Amino acid sequence: MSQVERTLIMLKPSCIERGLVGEILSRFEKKGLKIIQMKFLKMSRQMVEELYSVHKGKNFYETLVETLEGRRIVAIVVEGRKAIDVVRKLIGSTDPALAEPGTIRGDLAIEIPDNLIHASDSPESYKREYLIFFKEEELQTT
Ligand code: FUP
Repeated sequence: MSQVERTLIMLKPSCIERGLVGEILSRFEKKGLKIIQMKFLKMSRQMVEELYSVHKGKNFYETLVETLEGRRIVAIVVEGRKAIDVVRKLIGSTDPALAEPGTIRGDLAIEIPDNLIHASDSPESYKREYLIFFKEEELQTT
């Protein structure tokens, strides 16, 4: 098995409120991705700002922060071949109204910025993002 990598997935509060956590997890598992770690936690303002630092100052930034700050999310690390691209494909386009049917956003969401889910878009993003939610030792599997 080559090019095995990990990626960070965050299920936004609406996934928990709408009861979609199992449905979404099952799509990743059925694809063949392995769940390495997973936890529920409440996001502080600082965590939200760190996760979405590249969007600070944009017109949608405050609305985006409001959908997450002080609310419970599920943080997940999965592993598999080309996991970063595979997960982004399974999730679909950023705007759920434009996301293809068959993708998570395309099938289960319509709003933005509350588009159900976040996932790292590069190995560099993964390295920065997983540390917002997990300690290094929590991701050891041996
Ligand atoms: P994605 O990686 O698909 O989550 O997309 P982005 O990093 O571009 O967007 C981050 C968050 O900002 C998403 F939750 C959606 C929100 N967003 C908007 O609300 N409006 C925009 O025009 C772009 C992004």
